[in-house]
Amino acid sequence: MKKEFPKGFLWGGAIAANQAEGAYNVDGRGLVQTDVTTGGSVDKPRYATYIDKDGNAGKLSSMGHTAKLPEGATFAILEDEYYPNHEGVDFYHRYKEDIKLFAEMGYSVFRLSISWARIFPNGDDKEPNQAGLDFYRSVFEECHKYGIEPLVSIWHFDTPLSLEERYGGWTDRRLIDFYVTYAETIFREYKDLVTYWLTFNEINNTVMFLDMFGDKASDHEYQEAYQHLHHQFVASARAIKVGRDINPDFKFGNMICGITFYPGTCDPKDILENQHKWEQNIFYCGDVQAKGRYGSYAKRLWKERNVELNITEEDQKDLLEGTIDLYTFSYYMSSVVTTHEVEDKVSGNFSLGAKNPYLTYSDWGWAHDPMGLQYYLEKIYDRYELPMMVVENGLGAVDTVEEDGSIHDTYRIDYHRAHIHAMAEAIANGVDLVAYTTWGCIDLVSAGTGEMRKRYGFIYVDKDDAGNGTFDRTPKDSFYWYKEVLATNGQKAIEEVESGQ
Ligand code: P53
Repeated sequence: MKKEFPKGFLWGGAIAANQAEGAYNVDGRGLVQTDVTTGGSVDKPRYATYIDKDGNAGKLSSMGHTAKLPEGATFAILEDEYYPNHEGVDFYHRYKEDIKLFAEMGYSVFRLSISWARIFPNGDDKEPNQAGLDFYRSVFEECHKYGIEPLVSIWHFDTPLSLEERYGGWTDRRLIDFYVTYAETIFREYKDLVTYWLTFNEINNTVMFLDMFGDKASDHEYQEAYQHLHHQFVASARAIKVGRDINPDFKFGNMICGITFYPGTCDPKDILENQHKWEQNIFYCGDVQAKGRYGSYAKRLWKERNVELNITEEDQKDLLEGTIDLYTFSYYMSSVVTTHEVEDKVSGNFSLGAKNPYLTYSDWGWAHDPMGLQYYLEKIYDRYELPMMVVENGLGAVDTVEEDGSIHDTYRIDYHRAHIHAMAEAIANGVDLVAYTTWGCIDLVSAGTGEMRKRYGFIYVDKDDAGNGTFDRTPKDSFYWYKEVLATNGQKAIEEVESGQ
């Protein structure tokens, strides 16, 4: 069967506010947790910094968005630490130049996130911050100038820090209302500029990371993680309901960190364990957001961890009424699940478990597995039959700038070519895939490690891990390659794979 992308398929790239914008204390913006989080590396965690109740500086290991403070402490920016997100890649001041480059590549869609703390600096302010509203209006108008459709994440790991400190974050039910007010504000403000909205980025990370790093995670931590998730599900559903009243043409997506799990052996124990992984880490969130209710296995998951969830009748009604229109997800890698002792383990950031002997791994330990993307698409489409979007996919790699300034990132081209081909296979097999936005159309600060050298972009940004550089933008080889792929609606990538490249 001929492989092709449907007419009108949306092609583009994706960024997130806290990793790209910088300007962390400009024009009335409030702080978020990445502003108090240091840089790390593949084997060194990032740290959230604080001042404790006696005035001493301290830091705690952070996975970007889950750090919990000791009693009486407050997050703080320390003088002798470096915080890579403070200046990001300065998208805040350079968005016109960047969007022009995206247009040159031929984008029809650009995924970005709105920073809640630019709109409501403390998260629950009475009035929105006009400068924040103006900024995104201008960004969206700039997109439309080139016929680029904005795809907007309402939350990308960036709850205002003030809400974390005063309420303890998402374990507190009151955050639902604050989020819905924020969402309603931006829906009203941008109702004629934005059609596609994603409610929470990689919502499933909260429980998946506990599981990945969680040999020692206590029942209490699971209790908090599931309650946190429940509040986000309800916030997402209520926001969707409010949004549909404001503009019935809005299209809403969830956003799942899509990892394809494989059983390590054909031992039935591994097969079952693997199924349970899918349930806990992937289906748990997708089911609530797509079907409007918890899956049948949820009771088992709660019971295993002695979780008593606080769910009201109104919550249940809202979950049913506020389901998504689109299933959207990120895809970087697959992972192997086994009940057996294994010698060859994967080490890297966010990638644990047994090593898959059939795959190669990136410098950060992420498995290169395009067929895993096809598998994920086919499995999930069959489950929900909703249109799907791959809203993140990319390779974090070290780039070398040649003397003449060019960057020959053939490894990145190879990565995307193979994944685009895998999407075409899934489409040929019946999946209704409607969009592809690569991660980091432009280099930006890594969420996991805070590094710049873990680069994802088709556009190079001259900034290093210590913050030095001109911040100048330079198209890489991948830029010109992707431009041709877009001009042929994906055919170039399909043909290159089929002719053996
Ligand atoms: P970085 C973990 C596993 C897979 C995707 O990640 C993840 C994470 C969390 O870091 O996050 C998504 O920058 C996320 C982006 C992030 C991107 O993947 O750690 O939505 O914010 O930058 C890549 O290499």
